[in-house]
Amino acid sequence: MTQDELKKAVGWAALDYVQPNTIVGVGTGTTAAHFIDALATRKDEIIGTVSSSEASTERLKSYGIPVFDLNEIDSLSLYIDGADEINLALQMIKGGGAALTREKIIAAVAQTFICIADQSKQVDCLGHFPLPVEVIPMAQAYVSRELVKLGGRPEYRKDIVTDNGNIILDVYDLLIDDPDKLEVAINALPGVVTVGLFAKRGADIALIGDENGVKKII
Ligand code: ABF
Repeated sequence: MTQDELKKAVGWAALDYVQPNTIVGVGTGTTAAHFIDALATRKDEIIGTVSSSEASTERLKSYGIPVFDLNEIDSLSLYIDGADEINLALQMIKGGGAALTREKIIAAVAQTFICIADQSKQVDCLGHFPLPVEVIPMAQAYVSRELVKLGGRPEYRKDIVTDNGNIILDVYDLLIDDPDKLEVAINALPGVVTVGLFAKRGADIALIGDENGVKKII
């Protein structure tokens, strides 16, 4: 199966977790896009969604699926989203799609976060994928210097402005042997909006697509 076929399989498998008469949290990326396509087949059963990006909002609205502002709801039972990397503890690197801030906010609100990913995203140790960090533009140089002190090699992501008007630094060469510790350290840097390390709040369930089908990891 191609990578996109694996992404489609997990995107549709996540539909089994959607409860009627609920609002569903929806992530960003090509795997999440498959989930949106699947969710559209059940749109009359749900109240609507909250979305982690303008891109996902556009796709949801193209199906006529209501999209609510997160401030309109006081709880969220389910969030479905992809990842760039996920380890066996269900900690993730996210942000390849530049939506990490809204993704992390919705993940914090959700009772259950289900990560949907093809097998290529599963790693033993996070960090092969460059770690995205959303930064206030004026802090780019300062945060870059501090990321070097932490052992990384930050690169400015050209031609990208996030939905929140910020920039992204992609940090290469980090050895992430303590994801929680690194998440706290980078979060503490003035000017950092969000680090794409979902360690303290990882996924609750992962649906991983491989040639044998979709495996559920808890
Ligand atoms: C999103 O899913 C991003 O955090 C991450 O970059 C992306 C993975 O992309 P894809 O599903 O397209 O492989 O949540």
